[in-house]
Parts: sequence; C-alpha cells; structure tokens
Amino acid sequence: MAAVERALGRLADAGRRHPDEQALLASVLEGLRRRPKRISPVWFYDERGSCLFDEICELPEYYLTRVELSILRGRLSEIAASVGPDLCVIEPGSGTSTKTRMLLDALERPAAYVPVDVACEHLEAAAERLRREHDRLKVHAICADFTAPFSIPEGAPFRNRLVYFPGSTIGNFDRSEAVRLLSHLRRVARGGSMLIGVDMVKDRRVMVAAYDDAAGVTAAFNLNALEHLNRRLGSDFDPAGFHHRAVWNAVASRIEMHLVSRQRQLVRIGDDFVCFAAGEALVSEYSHKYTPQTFAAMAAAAGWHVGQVWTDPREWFSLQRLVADCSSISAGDRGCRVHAPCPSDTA
Ligand code: AVI
Repeated sequence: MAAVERALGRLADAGRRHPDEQALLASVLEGLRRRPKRISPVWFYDERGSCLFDEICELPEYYLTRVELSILRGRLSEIAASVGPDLCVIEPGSGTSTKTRMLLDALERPAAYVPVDVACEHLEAAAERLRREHDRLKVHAICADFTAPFSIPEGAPFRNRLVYFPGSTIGNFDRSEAVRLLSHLRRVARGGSMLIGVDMVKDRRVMVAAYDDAAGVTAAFNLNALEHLNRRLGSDFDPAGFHHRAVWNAVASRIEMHLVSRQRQLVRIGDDFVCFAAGEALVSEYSHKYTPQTFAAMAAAAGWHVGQVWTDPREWFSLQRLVADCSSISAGDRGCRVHAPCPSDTA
C-alpha cells in the first residue's frame, strides 16, 4: 500500500512539474545512470559559476585565455587579412563578446555581427554596447543554445560569413558531438570560413594544474554545479560530500573534471534516489586537447579543411582558420555550391 501511495505521489509530483523541467530532470537522471555517472558542464554556468569562470580566466595556471589573447593580439592584422573584408561574423556562445571587439576592430568593413548565446540578458547588453561602438555594424543577437540548430535572421548578409568560435569550447564536446557541431557550424557559415580556438596537447602537469589551481577556484566552480542542480531540480546534493579532481586521460586526450564522493551516500533527485559509492566519480566536464593532426582529422570529418594555424612560441594554444571543404558538401547544404563562392571556386 505504501508503495502504491509513493508511486501515486510520484505521478502527482511529476504532473506538477513544467514539461521543460521534466525534460531537464530526465536528462540529468539519464546521465546519472551511466557508468561513470555524468552531468553536463552546462550546470557550471549559473550566476556564481559564470563569475567563478571569469576568475578562472585570470588564474596564473589557466593559460588558455591569456595565450589565446596573446596570439590574437600579435597576429591580428594577419588574421584579418586572411579572412577578408565585408564579413558577417557569427559567434556561437558569444558571452560578453570581449575577444570579438578586438577582431571586429581589426577587420576591414565588417558588415554584421551575429552573437548567439543562451544568456539572453547578457547577450542583449553586449549587443547594445557593440551597436554604440560600431555605428555602421548591423548587430543581430540570437538568444539560443548554439549546440542545437539555430537560424540566422533574414536581414543578416548571406555572403562572406565567418564563424568565430574562440576559447577552446570545442574541447568540451566529445568527438562525435564535436563533429556534429562543426558540421552544423559549416552549414551556418554557408561556404565561408571559421576562426576557432583550439587547445593543444602539452606537458601533463601544465594541463592538470590549469584545471586544479592552487587557490581552489576551479574546485569551487566544479562543486557549484551541485548547488545549481539543487536549486533548479530540488535535488539534495551535499557539496561538502564531494571533492574536486582533475585528471589527464591520455587515451582520450582530455582533462576530465570529476566530483568524487567522499563517502557512500544517497542523493534525492526529483522522486528518484541515486546511490554514490565512497570514492565514486561523477564526471562533470571533458576538456579535449589536440595535436595539429588530430584536430585537422576531426575538422575534415565535419567537412572543413585547415587553412592557417597561428600559435604561440610554446605551441600551447592555436587559432585556426578553417575553410569549408566544398568537395564534401552535399546538395542539401545549399549556400556553398549554389549561392556563395567557395575559395577554390574563386581562385
Ligand atoms: C569553457 N571551457 C573552454 C573551459 C575549459 O577549459 O574547458 C571550461 C573550464 N573548466 C574548468 N576550467 C575552465
């Protein structure tokens, strides 16, 4: 009888949840049923998590932002010349568009800027600032999750598109997801090009330290995902019951961030309970690192070829210009063959 009442209670509870909330809950539970258990890195980015990420970018150990900016600064005119004039710049996951400002200032007559981000308020504020700074630039902000198909507004210039995807965000997707995303961005670029930030394989100690800093900011960032889950889904994760761990997985060529359970414990999520063994890891993020060859092969699988690579003297990070490989584009991928000239067509 008690079991029937519990089951009915569950149904009633489920009925009270908003369908979006139910879908979110179902996807979290699906990840927690995997071995190893997983949550999506999107759980890092609530208000506090976004501030912690900004702090991470300033840490001495977190070389990625600093090195990428130094490459961009040092090679700006070369990069601008290589991508050409009159561009429509599309930026998935644009955030505050900080790096973009530098690029837009260096480009010759940029025609339009299309930032795409799920954080709608920040997106609009950043778009407004750019409209004020560049009075001839058309700015069309799109509030969307860039990993799902999104469409570019009608008014945006069709030709000469450049997808700008800095920050090594591509590393947070596993290979099949990354190929899918790069293919999607190739269709968005419509025969144009992409400028992408790619983190490179280097000394394991440098990579691990970048994700396990001495001040504990990355640990706080990782544990904050549990607080975020609790707030959104009403779960009862106890962050003090977990500790942060960053490990280098050489076979998969990635840093993995884990939340390791300090003891055997039960966590309630919605109407379910998930059991953690003592020492069991919950994977919260993958951050893949590439060699020039592994990245070029992945890009090729998504129909891009590498046009140019800019790197720092230690070759820790790279900015790469990808060009849509027209030979791999099917008739369904309008825009390359039909509408916009490919570099090889115009040469
Ligand atoms: C957003 N992304 C590229 C960061 C990275 O390096 O993978 C997220 C991050 N995780 C821990 N520190 C930073």
